[in-house]
Amino acid sequence: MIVILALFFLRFQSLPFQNSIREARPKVTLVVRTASTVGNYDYIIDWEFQEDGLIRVQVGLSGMLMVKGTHYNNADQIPEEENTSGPLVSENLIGVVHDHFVTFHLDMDIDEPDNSFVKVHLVKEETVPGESPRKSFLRTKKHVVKSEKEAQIKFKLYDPSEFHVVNPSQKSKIGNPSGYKVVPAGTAASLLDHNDPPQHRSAFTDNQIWVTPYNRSEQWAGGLLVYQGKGENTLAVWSDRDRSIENKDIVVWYTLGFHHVPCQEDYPIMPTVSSSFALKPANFFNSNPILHVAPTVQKDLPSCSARSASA
Ligand SMILES: *[C@@H]1O[C@H](CO)[C@@H](O)[C@H](O)[C@H]1NC(C)=O
Ligand SMILES: *[C@@H]1O[C@H](CO)[C@@H](O)[C@H](O)[C@H]1NC(C)=O
Ligand SMILES: [Cu+2]
Repeated sequence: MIVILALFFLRFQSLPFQNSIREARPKVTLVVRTASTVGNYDYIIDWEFQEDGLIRVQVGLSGMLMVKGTHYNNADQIPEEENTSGPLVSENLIGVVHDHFVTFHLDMDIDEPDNSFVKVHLVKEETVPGESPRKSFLRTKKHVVKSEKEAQIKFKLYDPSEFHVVNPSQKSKIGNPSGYKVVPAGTAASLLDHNDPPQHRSAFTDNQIWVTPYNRSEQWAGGLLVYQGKGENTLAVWSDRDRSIENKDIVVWYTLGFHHVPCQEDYPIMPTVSSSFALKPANFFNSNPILHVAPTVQKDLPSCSARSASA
């Protein structure tokens, strides 16, 4: 009942303004797609460039599930304490629990190469007792990160920060440094022991964000020769040098991960699972850049239809 009343209220409110809506813009996005086959999976990576300045990176995974044989052919037969390494997904087949990680090397140059990485920490402040019926409010504390170790970032839902890359010498007309922020979305952290050999090599999954000074020899988060490596040349080793990253040509590393607990639908070929993150302008434009985009007219938009596709 409350919902219906609220809808009615919004509808009523919008009536007097109806005549002032003159135009709308269709959303136009440039998508740059790569599809790579790595082992038993296909990774579809889309870079979506939007007219509002947002760059969204979408990662989709599909492929042939990693399975191993078992003598069980029904879930009821498996004792609870048995370490099967995954659920039964078909008769005599266990879908092994595993992870996928995709680490992005983002060589950020906001207006010029020299940039700083800023943590915008959201903090709860408490009101003075008796001063207000309100107990708490939010504010932000900005911290310009000085060196690499401070930029080894693990996400925390209850102690959040935004992660901005700014050009301290390029200010907007009202004095904010020009910037873009990294906007995380669904991701995962490695749960393996740090001293596990695979985790030595994939130590770049120890954090979700890292920032390093640009170095041409530090391009591959797992090192150049991953399979032959023992983890001596990974992002974690470089970052532990704790070099200065303030007002420098910096690289932001973002790791997008998936824990994969297989189910029956993933076998024999799994439907695509996706996740994403975004790079969003933060004081890079003086106002919403969409307002400067010319209205699109129908003839500028060759759109697909069943007829044109078959012609
Ligand atoms: C499963 O693994 C745990 C930990 O290693 C071990 O204590 C337990 O005995 C194992 N269970 C079976 C049935 O092998
Ligand atoms: C650049 O990277 C290589 C490989 O990690 C390293 O040996 C070298 O010291 C780095 N240079 C600087 C200036 O950090
Ligand atoms: Cu998987």
